[in-house]
Amino acid sequence: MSSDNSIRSERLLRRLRELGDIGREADGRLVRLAASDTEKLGRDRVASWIRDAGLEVAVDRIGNMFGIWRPVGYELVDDAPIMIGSHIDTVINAGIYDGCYGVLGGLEVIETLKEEGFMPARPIVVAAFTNEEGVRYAPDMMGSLVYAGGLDVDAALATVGNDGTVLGDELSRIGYAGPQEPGFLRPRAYVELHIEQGPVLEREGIPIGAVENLQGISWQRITIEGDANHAGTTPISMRRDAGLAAARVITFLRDQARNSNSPMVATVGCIAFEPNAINVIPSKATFTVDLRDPDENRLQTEEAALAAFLVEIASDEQVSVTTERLARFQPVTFDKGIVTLVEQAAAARDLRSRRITSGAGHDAQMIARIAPSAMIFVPSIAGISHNPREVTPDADLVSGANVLLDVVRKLASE
Ligand code: HGY
Ligand code: MN
Ligand code: MN
Ligand code: MN
Repeated sequence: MSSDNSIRSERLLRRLRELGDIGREADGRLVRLAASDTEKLGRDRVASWIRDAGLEVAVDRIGNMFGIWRPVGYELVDDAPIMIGSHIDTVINAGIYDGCYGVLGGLEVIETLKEEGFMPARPIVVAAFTNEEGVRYAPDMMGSLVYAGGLDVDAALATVGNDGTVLGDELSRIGYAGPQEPGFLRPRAYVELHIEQGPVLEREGIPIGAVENLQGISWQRITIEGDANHAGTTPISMRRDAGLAAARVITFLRDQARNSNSPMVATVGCIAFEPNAINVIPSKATFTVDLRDPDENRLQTEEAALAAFLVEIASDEQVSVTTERLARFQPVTFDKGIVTLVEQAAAARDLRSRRITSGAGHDAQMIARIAPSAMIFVPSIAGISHNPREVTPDADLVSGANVLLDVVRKLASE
């Protein structure tokens, strides 16, 4: 029973570790990709915890899963709920906190409020959005993007993954292609609890981040085609080397980011050569580019600079270059009122906080399209994330969930 107006930390921490063990491969890597068999196991476990908490489980057509606390007499549609949540799909070889902390922290907050006898003025809902990571199916934040009306649900369900599967088929196969239309709950406010995944809070010794904005994201897949030829007999001057051209693009991006006076970042996370043989000059290089900047105009300038460089490379290396846009999200500014609530809740618990920009994309950036939204960050040790060494001290995890508890209690009281 939680009587001291705080969450039940042992329950939250136990569930985080339990969920963190679902989706481990034989070599120990955590891989729970969207709509996969391992994600199904994770969904099933979270759904069982939601049911055990006495909440109603709802699933929409894109597989977004919700735990609904609807006190007697409340109609969901009219009494726009307070929504909290995040995602439980992971990247490859992931940590256990990214996304899961927000879903389980949100569930913990609802359970604590129920146990303390709190009577909300409106329903409270915890959400686990589908395919936040975008590793198997692009774009990322797909479930919340569809929920917010930014992507047609049938188009999203028809997405073909990098493994050749179709998202809609996979959601049906794992039993999470739900009946509800995405957006069936119109939240009055959305608050997402998440690890920072960056170095700022830990470096400054601050336990709570009141996230005020989130940077823009540009994802592209670039295909460069040259000519296969013999690695030993072909003079450098006669090559149409797709691999070399790709390498020049990668160093171009690094130099752009390093020499820029903006906080822009650029990442080439996936690359494949064809025919991929040690003694054959690559005829084809396919790779992804992830560009981010908190400022929309700068992000457009950085995208234009890359496009211009690709034209230059095509002529210089005598190769052909094609690009395919995979995702494009503008920077988002969160609701100042909720950001202030986060700061006040932290202060009331004698927790230092600071305003912070999110470098990572989050479901909150999509839900902000349909409801006042904000995020609460807790520190990531050494700023490491999307890596099994991702870790946040238990005390910080508990502090963040307690701040969410206080913010939700306030938002749900009116
Ligand atoms: O890409 C991102 O920033 C998020 O982790 N999906
Ligand atoms: Mn995340
Ligand atoms: Mn992530
Ligand atoms: Mn995210």
